[in-house]
Amino acid sequence: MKKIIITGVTGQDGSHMADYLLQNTNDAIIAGVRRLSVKNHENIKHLVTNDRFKLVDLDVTDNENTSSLIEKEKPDFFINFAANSFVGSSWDMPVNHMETNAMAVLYQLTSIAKHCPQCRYYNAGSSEEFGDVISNPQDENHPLRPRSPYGASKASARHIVKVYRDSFNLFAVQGWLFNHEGTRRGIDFVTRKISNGIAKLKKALEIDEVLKFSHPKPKLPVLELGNMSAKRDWSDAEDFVEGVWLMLNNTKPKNYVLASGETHSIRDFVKECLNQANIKYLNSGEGEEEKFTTEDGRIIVKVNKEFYRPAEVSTLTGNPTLAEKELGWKRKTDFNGLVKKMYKNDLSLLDK
Ligand code: G4F
Repeated sequence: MKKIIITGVTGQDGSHMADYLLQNTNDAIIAGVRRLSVKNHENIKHLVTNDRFKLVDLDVTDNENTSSLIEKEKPDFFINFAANSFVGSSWDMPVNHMETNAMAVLYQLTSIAKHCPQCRYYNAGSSEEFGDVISNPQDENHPLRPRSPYGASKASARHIVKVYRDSFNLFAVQGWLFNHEGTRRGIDFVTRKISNGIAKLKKALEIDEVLKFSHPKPKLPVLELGNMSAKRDWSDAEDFVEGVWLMLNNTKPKNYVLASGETHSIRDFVKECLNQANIKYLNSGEGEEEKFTTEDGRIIVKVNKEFYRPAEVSTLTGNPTLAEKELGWKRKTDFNGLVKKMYKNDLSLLDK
């Protein structure tokens, strides 16, 4: 039985990775979690009784804590999903982003090089590293041009991974993961914010139908968004954890892009979600004036400048050809399937 340390296991990617490995290997998972007075174990509550799943205290920004865990366990694999992953917050807490997303990687790799150099290491890289893109789609050769402290922290980590791979002959990789979403996505990320907002709207419209003869018409919940013209390449997070495992079991340490190869605007996501909810709408205005209304003119989606970023990555489209060819990786869920899955999940949570 091999030992796999996963950090960030309470988050979307870490919890899906643990599910995937428990289902597809016979290995033991050592799950590093940050000690909090109020636990956030919702995504792993179904795993805590599994004999092959062990929780350990780990703060990735603490070098001493990281190093003693690696020295004690001498893992066969180390999968680092712990991160401050919210790009929008990185202008408010840039040092935290550097410490959590870059310095932590340095702590992990120095310790692996010292205590278990045979350990295969994965760090979660991001399409935000490409940032201000100069060509479309982006593949493994696109330069790093980050636009946020978050993107800069992930680009720094990428250099650290390369330096340790080259210097100490480590099997250390960092894939470029384009946006990946799902039912465990945090509520502040735009896709979940939309699926949750439209599910709430659907419920409100059901009540509205009962009260259809009331005057004035009841107000509806309004979803407030930032830049609706930004474009992202969205996939299902569950498809990506398989790609990460394939990278870790490759014949050589090599970084790959995982993406769908398609790009959609935030507006497209809103429209598809409204379609899934069978809500008829009108979309009008531009920039800060853009809005979605019901057919009888009530606002359901509008722009709030508060959600604009100081610098925006306006478009991202990944080219997953190399991963498909060399790793045999292929995504299973398409854009409409992803929107449907997220909307249905949020609707059922409201029903509960
Ligand atoms: O959902 P987002 O916050 O994700 P973002 O910034 O693309 O980052 C995600 O994907 C990266 C991979 O490319 C990861 F590395 C990262 O950790 C994270 O998982 O925002 C997506 C887009 C942005 O352009 C943002 O400006 O949506 C735009 N947006 C418009 N209105 C909004 C909103 N974003 C958020 N969070 N909230 C809004 O109201």
